[in-house]
Amino acid sequence: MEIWKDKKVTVLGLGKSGLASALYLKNRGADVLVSEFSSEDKVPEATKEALSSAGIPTEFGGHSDEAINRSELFIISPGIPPTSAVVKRARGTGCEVISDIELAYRELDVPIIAITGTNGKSTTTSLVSYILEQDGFSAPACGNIGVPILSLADRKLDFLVAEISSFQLEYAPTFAPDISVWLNLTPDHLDWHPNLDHYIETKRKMFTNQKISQFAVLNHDDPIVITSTTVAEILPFSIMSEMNDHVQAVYVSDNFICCRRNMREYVLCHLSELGIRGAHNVENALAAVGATILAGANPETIDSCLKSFKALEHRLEYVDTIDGIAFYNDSKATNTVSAIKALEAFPQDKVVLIAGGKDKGTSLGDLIDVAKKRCAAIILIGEATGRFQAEFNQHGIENIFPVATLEAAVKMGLELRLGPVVLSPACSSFDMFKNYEERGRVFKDIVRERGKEVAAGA
Ligand code: UMA
Ligand code: ADP
Repeated sequence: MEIWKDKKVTVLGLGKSGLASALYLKNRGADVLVSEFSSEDKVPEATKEALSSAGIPTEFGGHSDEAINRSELFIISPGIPPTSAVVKRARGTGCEVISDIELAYRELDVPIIAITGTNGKSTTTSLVSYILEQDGFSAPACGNIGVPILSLADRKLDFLVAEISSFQLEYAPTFAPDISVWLNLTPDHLDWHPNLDHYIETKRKMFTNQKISQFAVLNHDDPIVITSTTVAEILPFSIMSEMNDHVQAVYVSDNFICCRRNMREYVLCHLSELGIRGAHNVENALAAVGATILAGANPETIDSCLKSFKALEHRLEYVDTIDGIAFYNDSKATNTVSAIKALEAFPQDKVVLIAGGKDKGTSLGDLIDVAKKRCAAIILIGEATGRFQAEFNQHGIENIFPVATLEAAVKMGLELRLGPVVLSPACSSFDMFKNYEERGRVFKDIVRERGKEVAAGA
């Protein structure tokens, strides 16, 4: 543990991770100042109360010179991009600027299982935590999934199962988890990272930092993931190949999930019994098998958990069937790749896709190719409507229905009667909602309300 007594630390940003970091450091004797860009009225009362009862001074409405110049170390919130003025000022002092996961890695004496990738992080993180906890370990899910890693610092744990974003990794120069999982890499977050290479290199760093005694669970089917450099022991997984030339691997054989390791072969759950839907979730399950086998979980527990684990809220979550039309909430699909996976998870039906929101500016090419085959119609909402409609039309997709609200989108889906209606926006939500959770809950409320009206004959 570092000696914190009277060390001057400035915490930049007062979201969940900033609060947890400030409390952690203050409890260990550091001289903490929290500096938040937003005005005081934008910050929840509970957060302000927690800081004031811990005696932590806080400035609101900007980052003062005093906050920057006093500091010997900066703990930065992952939402603040490296291009922002405050990061340049903090880095300009020559002091370290690190995220909460870097701090947790340096401080906590608990093995970390870290899960990253463009898509599937939360599902895989939850599944890994679920398997380990069912097997008797204390292994909570934390990190980008919404539980700041340092909020668990005072608990006695066997593992920290941490969802890790590229935002956190940007400020994690030495972070080297005991078991690292990399699911996939496709263009995303180009509104935060300066370019795609920067996004890729940021993810790669977690693996290049790893040590020889550690493990990396890597998606063998993803060319960017599998070419990453690491000295850790690699356990690859593949949905496409049984990888017979690898002494150890997680793979699918005869529709069973299998794992080969330490001269043994485990035949686990049949794909038809997997509790989560779609080929993308098979990949997530393979990765979770790899991580939990390495963590020492019992294969029988892994097998039963693969069957009993259910989709998380907002991930291809079934909502209701109204008048024969099923509605699914996939609000967490905030990029084109995840929306494609949602369409591919309905091999029997053409779906009515509700897409749009805040445009992330990535290419629509692959989504258009899949939508041509899998969509009976596309309903568009939000700021992205213009570009999406123009590009879809340009490539011969005609059945497009722009609407102003999510209510109108649900109504339209019901009127069209062309297939299951799937909200899988391929965009973030911030143009119309606080976050993807609010978008998903509003969607579910509208669908359920409409269901009641239809049942009542309205
Ligand atoms: N701020 C400043 N100065 C600036 C810019 C912002 O002070 O120049 C302030 C903002 O006003 C805000 C705070 O900094 O109050 C930003 O906090 P934050 O957005 O980092 O929020 P936290 O509540 O700390 O949440 C973070 C993660 N947020 C982001 O990465 C954007 C959460 O992931 C994570 O769950 C949480 O830590 C706990 O670990 C969210 C997310 O959207 C869910 N992640 C991205 C994603 O999944 O796509 C990566
Ligand atoms: P993340 O935390 O990385 O955003 P989630 O597990 O929350 O990932 O899933 C978000 C969405 O991404 C899902 O609704 C699904 O459409 C898609 N998705 C999930 N897993 C994968 C995967 N392995 N590959 C591609 N897309 C996926």
